[in-house]
Amino acid sequence: MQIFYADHHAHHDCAGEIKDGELKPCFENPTRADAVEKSLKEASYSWLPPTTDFGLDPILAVHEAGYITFLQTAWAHWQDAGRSGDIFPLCWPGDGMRRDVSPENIDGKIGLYAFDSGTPICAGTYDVAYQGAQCALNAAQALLDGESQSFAFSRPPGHHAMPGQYGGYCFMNNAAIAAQHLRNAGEARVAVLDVDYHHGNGTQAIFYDRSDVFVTNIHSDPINEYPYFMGHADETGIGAGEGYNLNLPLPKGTDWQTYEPALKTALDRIREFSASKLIVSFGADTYKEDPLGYFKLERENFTQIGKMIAGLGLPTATILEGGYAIDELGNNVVAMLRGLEGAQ
Ligand code: SP5
Ligand code: ZN
Repeated sequence: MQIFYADHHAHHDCAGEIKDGELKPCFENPTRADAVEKSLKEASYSWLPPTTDFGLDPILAVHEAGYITFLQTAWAHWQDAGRSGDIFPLCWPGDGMRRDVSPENIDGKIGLYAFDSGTPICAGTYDVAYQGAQCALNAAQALLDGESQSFAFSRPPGHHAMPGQYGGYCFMNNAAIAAQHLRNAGEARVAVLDVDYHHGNGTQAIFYDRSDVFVTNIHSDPINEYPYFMGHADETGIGAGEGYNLNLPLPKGTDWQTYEPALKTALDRIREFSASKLIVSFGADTYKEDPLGYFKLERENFTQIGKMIAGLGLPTATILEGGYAIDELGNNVVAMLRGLEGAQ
């Protein structure tokens, strides 16, 4: 198991997020990765920094150039406007309004490139998101170099990031960037399995019209959970991508008894697809004590998930997404890695 981690992540540390109508401390904060680091160390795992810098090209392979330029410059524009707090959007192009204009005003720019108000940006956000994407790329490259398992515990997470918009604590879609890197390296069929509590709307959107990357999600039913506007069972792909997207929404309260059959279904479809490499978006926010999630998975279920995934026998790069029960996050990650390594 080759593991990648950039301790630089602590520079993405915003003051608060809007939740339930109030500014609350950020759930997605540096203590998450610190907790994973501590538990991995205790379990005698070691890791590498993202030694190879793959540059912006693999990021621009899944994200719009104007969006990445926005991420690079947003903080400077915000400061030029005399703002001192974190960046939050105030105004979006609503239905019927124009998306084909490029506002010069910073608030207009933010509205164009954000899809929620729960994802603050601070001074270090771009650099940290960039390093996170490099961790994912190194994890993908490790598979090309012959590793059977790799893991990136980068933050911020990535699976909500759309081609041209950020949201859900995500700015660069690490899993999609990794999957596309494998495609560009000549892997004909790549599968993405997303087992975060929330639907990975960004990953779905990026590959929705393609048959070369199969995307499957097991998540809390968006009829009643973030991100609400994507992740429903009738979204099966479009055009050449028809049949290459599988959503398995599950009800709040889902425990292992309900989760396991859905995972079996997703894994069967990955087998049918004959992928040569697998990317796993792993969120530990399916854990019973997660403050944002309403599933009821136990720690040992993460080992079972890992083992079932390993049963595919595919070279697999696992990328950390959510998980906000921070005291348990490290142990839950270790449980998952043990399963991926085929522990009993
Ligand atoms: C990567 C990831 O897990 N992103 C999650 C983004 C969720 N943002 C919405 C948070 C809304 C919180 N409302 C739930 C109330 C729980 N008591
Ligand atoms: Zn999540």
